[in-house]
Amino acid sequence: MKIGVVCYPTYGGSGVVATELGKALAQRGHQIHFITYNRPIRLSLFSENIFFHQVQTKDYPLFEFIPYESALASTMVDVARYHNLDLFHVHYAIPHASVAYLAKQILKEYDLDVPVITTLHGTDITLVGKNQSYEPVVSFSVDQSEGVTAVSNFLKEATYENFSVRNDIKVIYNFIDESRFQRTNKDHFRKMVTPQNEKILIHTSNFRKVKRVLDVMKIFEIVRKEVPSKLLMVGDGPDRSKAEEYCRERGFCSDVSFLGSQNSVEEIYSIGDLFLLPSASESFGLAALEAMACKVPVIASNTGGLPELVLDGSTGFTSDVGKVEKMAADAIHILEDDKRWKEFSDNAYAHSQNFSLKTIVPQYEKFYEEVIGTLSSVS
Ligand code: GMT
Repeated sequence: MKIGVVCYPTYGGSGVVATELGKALAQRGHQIHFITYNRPIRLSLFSENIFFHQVQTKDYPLFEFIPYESALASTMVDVARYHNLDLFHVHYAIPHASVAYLAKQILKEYDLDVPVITTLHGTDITLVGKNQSYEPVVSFSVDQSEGVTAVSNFLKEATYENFSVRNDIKVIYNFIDESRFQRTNKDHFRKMVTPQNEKILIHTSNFRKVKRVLDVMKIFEIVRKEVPSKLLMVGDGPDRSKAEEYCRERGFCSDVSFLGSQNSVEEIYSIGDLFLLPSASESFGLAALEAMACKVPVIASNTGGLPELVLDGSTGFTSDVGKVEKMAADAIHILEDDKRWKEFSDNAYAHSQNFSLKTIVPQYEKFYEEVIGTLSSVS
C-alpha cells in the first residue's frame, strides 16, 4: 500500500507512534509518505520505502497566524496525486482530520478517492478537542473519516461521551519495537549515576501541566527518605523549571538529574528500577510501556487508559490522581525488597510483550485493507 502519514513531528507521543508505525510498515514493504512541517524526530535512518514531504508555509505581513492547514491540505493533494496514494493515515484529530477531509474533497476534482483513517491519541479528545473552539470541527471530521482508531478503550468511550461522533472506533493500542526496547547491560552507566548503588527512579514526558511533574518530585521526596535513590527526569517542557525550583527549595536537587530530551531512552530505562507517571490524564501512556519493556515496574495514576497498561499490584501500582503519599508508599513497597522488585519487573516485561510491534502493526495493516476494500467495493 502507498500511505500518506500526517502527524506532529515533535516529541509528543502521537508523533512517535506515527513514525514508529510508518517505519514498521515500510519494513513490511509498504510505501510511506510522511507529510508534516519538520522531519519526525524518530525518523533518522534512510529507507527506500520512506519519503518525507515537508509542508512549506509562507509568512506574510497580513497573517497573524500562518495558515498551516491550507499548506498541509495542498501538500496532501500534491502527494496523493503524484504518488498515487491508497490512503491517508492522520494522527491527532486537530487539525489533521479536518485537513484530510478538505484534501479528500479536492482530490475528488481529479477523480481520485483517497480514504482517510484518523487515529485519536489523547489530548485531541480529552483536553484540547473538548474546547468549544474545536468541538464541532473535530466531531464532523472524525465522522467523515473512513476509519477511526483510538489508542485505548478509555479513549474510545471518552470520544463518544464528549463528542457527537457516531462513527465506529477501533481500539488499536500503542506498541513498542521489541528489538529496540529491551533491558540491556548498562552497568557502567548505572555506576556513573549511582556510585553507592542507590535505586533509580525515572520520569519521562514533555513536562506539560497534564504530566504533574511536581507530583513526581513529591513522590521522590518521600521515597528517598526511606530508600537511598536517585531520580532521572527525561524530557523537557513548560513545567521543567517548576520541578527544578521545587527540589532546589527543598534541598534534594543533588539526587535529581534533569537530562532533557533524549533519543536513546531505552538505555536510560535499562538502568531503571521504577518509572513514575502520575498524570492528570493519559489516554495510554506510551512512555510507561517503553519502560515496562525494559523491565521497569510503573507507579501511575489510575486515570484514562493507564489501567489498561499498568496492572495494579502486578506490573506496578495505580492510584487516584494526586495521591502522592500512596504512590510513594507503593514505590517503597516495590523498591525495598529485591525479590518483590524482580516479580514486578518480570510481570511488567511480560505484559509489555502484549503490545509488541509484531502484534499491533498487523492490526493497523488489516484495518487499512478493510478500509480500502470497503471503498473500492462501493465505487
Ligand atoms: O500528551 C502527550 O503525552 C502527547 C500526546 C500526543 O498526542 O502527542 O500523547 C498522547 O498520545 C500517546 C500516543 O498515542 C499516548 O501514549 C499518550 O498517553 C497521550 N497523552 C495523553 O493522553 C496526555
